[in-house]
Amino acid sequence: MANFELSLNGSWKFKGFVECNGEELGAYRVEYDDDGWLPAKVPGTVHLDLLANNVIPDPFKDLNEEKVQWAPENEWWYRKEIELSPELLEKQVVELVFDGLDTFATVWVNGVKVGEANNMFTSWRFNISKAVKDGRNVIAVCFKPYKVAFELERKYSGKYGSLHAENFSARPYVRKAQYSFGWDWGPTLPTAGIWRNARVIAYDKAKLGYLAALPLEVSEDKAKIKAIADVYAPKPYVVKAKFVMEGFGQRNEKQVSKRIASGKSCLESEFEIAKPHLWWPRGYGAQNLYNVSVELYCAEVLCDKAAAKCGIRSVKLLQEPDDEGKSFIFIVNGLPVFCKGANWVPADSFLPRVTADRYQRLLGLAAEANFNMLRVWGGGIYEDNAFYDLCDRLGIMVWQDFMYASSAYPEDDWFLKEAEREAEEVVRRLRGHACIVVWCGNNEVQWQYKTLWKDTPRLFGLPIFEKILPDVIGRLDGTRPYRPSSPYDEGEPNSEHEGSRNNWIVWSKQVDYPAYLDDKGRFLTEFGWQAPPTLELLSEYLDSADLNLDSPAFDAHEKQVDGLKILRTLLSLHYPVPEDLKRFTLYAQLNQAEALKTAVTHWRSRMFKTSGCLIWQLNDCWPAISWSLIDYGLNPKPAYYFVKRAFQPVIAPLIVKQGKVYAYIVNETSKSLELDFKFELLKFNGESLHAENRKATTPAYTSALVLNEALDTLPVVDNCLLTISLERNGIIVYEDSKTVQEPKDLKLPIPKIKTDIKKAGDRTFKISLESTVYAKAVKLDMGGLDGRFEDNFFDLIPNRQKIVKCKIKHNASLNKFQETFKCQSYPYT
Ligand code: BMA
Repeated sequence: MANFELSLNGSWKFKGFVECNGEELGAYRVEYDDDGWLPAKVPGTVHLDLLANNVIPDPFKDLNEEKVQWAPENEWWYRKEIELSPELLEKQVVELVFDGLDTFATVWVNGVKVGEANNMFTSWRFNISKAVKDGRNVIAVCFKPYKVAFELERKYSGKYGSLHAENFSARPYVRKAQYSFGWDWGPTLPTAGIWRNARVIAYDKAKLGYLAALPLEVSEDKAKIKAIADVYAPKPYVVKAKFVMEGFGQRNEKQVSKRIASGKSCLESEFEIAKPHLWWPRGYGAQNLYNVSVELYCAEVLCDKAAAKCGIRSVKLLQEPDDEGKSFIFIVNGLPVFCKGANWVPADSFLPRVTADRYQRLLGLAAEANFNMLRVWGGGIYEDNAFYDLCDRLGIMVWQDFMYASSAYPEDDWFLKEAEREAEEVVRRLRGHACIVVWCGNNEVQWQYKTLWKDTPRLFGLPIFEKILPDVIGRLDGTRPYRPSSPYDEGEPNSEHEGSRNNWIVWSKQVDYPAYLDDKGRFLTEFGWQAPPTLELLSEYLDSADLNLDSPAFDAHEKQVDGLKILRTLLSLHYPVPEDLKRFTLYAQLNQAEALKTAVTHWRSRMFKTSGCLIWQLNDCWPAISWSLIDYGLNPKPAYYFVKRAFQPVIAPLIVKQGKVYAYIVNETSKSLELDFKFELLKFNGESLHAENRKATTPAYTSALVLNEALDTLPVVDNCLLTISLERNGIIVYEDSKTVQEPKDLKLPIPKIKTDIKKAGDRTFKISLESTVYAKAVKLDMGGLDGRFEDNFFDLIPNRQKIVKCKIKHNASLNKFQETFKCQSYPYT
């Protein structure tokens, strides 16, 4: 293949111009003296380069965020010298390709301006054929973060008034990750730079772009697949493409010839696959993926090739009238699926730090916790391909927002055109991923307009969500549903009866979590509860003197207005509020865990009246006190384990509401289950006050009420425990326990937890734990070892053994493990 590619990743030089006058000073010219410029790294951002050069302190530490607010006020220049060979220059087309420029950028090659960029979310290709020369070439890129944003705001604010981006009013004018301007869980650190890969490419006749295979029709007997490859050419030309789709013992090949136009065109081919191996969401079947490839021939010479995966599945959103309003059920391959998961926010404020390994660890944790859906939230970014590849492999469905969040947006021609161009590229890049099951216009725009923006004549930006995005999706995809927003329904944007719903009454309106039990939402796209991260993480980022609730540095890591106040107030309803941060953190984390468990088990028990619950939020972009389940250091909070247990396919959680105790068996498996069901009331020393044993048959994918008793008909005493267990053929498949009183009112015995640890394989230990008295929220700790417990923060029911596996990263002897292992139960004194 005679195509050339030269990576521009790696070393560059950079400099900030306080006066924003780099162009006047000639910083784009070849002969400009950049000797004093500092070394930079691509992909990267200004802040990371400043940090690497010790110009700024770590913005995540202490009160440093404030100290780096000057950075986006500058103009930032990046320069790199490259050598280009004569062979490359003989090619018809030489292009400079950036997978991402953040955001307002001007690009020069050898002093010639070759292009401009104004959108962080798309790639940029600039033809540099005329600008390049044999030997040394100089590339210069200038970024103007705030300057252009404020100019746009000044220009248009007369027309639009406020666009209601309360945190940063110029934000809606910039097609840039909206969270970087500050959010209620993230710092204000607007970045700038060449944030994704960069390269020079050269070719003669034609070059391939994105390749995707879309399942047009799917049944058990056969599937019709359309493979589409984008192709670029400098002038009209007849090309031949050989498409191959293979997998599971079948190989299909198709050839197409086409006269392509100059610029971008696409090549298509259809396949019929007999008896397809379908792709299923996690927990519903296998994640079968076919291989698709294309070879591009120009005059019988192979000139480019590409490969992709294809998961064959159909997806529909069922919205049919029923006795509670209208259903909202994702139907995958004809089967209703209950969507369990959380909202995904960008995994760092400085995006180039988000490696494939970080994706792997976060998504691995989500998969292990029985998640089958993540919502890529609209204030972040369209994630890297590696993210969606992993979701395809893990069976994690993706609710994909377009990147508009919590404000109105301009409607000028240039903005709408940009919205369309962005959507086209995003859909072409991502449409081949089976994991994406819905496109969604934005985050909360219509809802906030209706409920909060009282002084607005109409909702600016609506054409994007009602016309541009559905048109692009109709044209380029058509294999999955589109929602204009989330939460949303035609009638009312945040209804309990139809559409998707966010419950922010609990927590943000300071309402306590039992209120979740009254929420009959049809599909919960957001609800959440905050907790601090681990103390270890906070100690890495805060001076030891600031490790207390009253320090301004601690407060600076909580971004919700009144967040700490809400944290304390809602904690005090259930737990003591200790002054020491160690116990405060643990209690607040348990409170979050119980809140989320209550929410999730309630909505799962309504399967499929409610058909999805996505927790706000899975992860963090910095070390924060936030709603996340997993902190910035990738440590799962106790809530992670509570949710993992609550998301198991078969559960029968105890629900206490208005003086009654309920339980539903939720059977989210393909088989009808015969289960032995045991409900007991115990004293903390194990003495049984009441016991019921029953058998229950629960059909596949149903939820059935199996317990409904008034507490005052049970022999409840102070300090007692409700327990439930489900057994199948003598094996416990689920158990749950709940005290009748609040944790703060309990008189707990001090348990002596008997532990027995065995080596269970390579870097794996098996720990069995037992206590003669009730032990609440037992916290397992492996000291300095690096690894993970499969379960943690669980209750020990008197005289009932619990076995937990632990996998460590580096080998350690049984002795070593036994020495470092510790366990302790609430109140952790
Ligand atoms: C919703 C989200 C986010 C926000 C979260 C917590 O509004 O869409 O914008 O961070 O709730 O307040």
